[in-house]
Amino acid sequence: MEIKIIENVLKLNDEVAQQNRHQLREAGVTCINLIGSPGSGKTALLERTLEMLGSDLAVGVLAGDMATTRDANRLAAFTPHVVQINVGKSCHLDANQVRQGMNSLDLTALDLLIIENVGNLICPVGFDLGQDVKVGMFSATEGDDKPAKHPYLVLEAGLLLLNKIDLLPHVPFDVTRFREDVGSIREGIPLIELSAVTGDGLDVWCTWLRRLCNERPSTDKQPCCEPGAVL
Ligand SMILES: Nc1nc2c(ncn2[C@@H]2O[C@H](COP(=O)(O)OP(=O)(O)O)[C@@H](O)[C@H]2O)c(=O)[nH]1
Ligand SMILES: [Mg+2]
Ligand SMILES: [Zn+2]
Repeated sequence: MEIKIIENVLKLNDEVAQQNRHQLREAGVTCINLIGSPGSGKTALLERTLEMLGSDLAVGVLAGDMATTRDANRLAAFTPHVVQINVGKSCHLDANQVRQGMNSLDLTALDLLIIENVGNLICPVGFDLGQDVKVGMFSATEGDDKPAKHPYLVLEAGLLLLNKIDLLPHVPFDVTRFREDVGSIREGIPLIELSAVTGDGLDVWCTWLRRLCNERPSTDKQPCCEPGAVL
């Protein structure tokens, strides 16, 4: 009985997510769901990304967090298209919250919508929001075992990021082991190693974003971003 209730919740979420996807594609907006731990550097990466993309792409951000508008305030310095979604005690964004956030944005003005999910490597993976691609972010300060411990994110993501590579000389993090674990869970998944502080790797990330927007599928049936297809 309990299993049935959980199934229904996810089914309802998936229906709304599909509506979001359809609406975004109708408006010509590519959408990314950025998933990573608290403090992995999601907002820092978005600040640098918005700065680097400049007028190349019109980017909107939905920033999910438990409380405060701090991330949205940081990002508002770079784009007028920012909405903060406070989820209270919930530990992930759901499709309905994203729908409400989308209603506060002028989608016709956007090329790309990036959803900064609530900092968490677990349940955000299971909630479709209507994105074209899930991007999984790990960072050098979290330990190299995180992909192995969170294989579902690796399995579902179209791209993985390893942030804070500027700190690699200072922390015990075995990059070879990290790459091997990623490859053994999902051979061929693209991985970009970068630093939101020094800017290393950001050109590769921005090129990936531009290409994703150019290759955006035109209907909600077409798959987007197969493993290894974009780098
Ligand atoms: N050294 C270093 N620090 C970073 C990097 N990216 C983010 N940070 C720092 O990590 C902390 C958390 O970053 P934030 O963007 O708020 O993480 P979020 O919770 O994932 O959005 C902040 O103090 C950032 O300045 C990076 O590439 N290198
Ligand atoms: Mg943040
Ligand atoms: Zn959750």
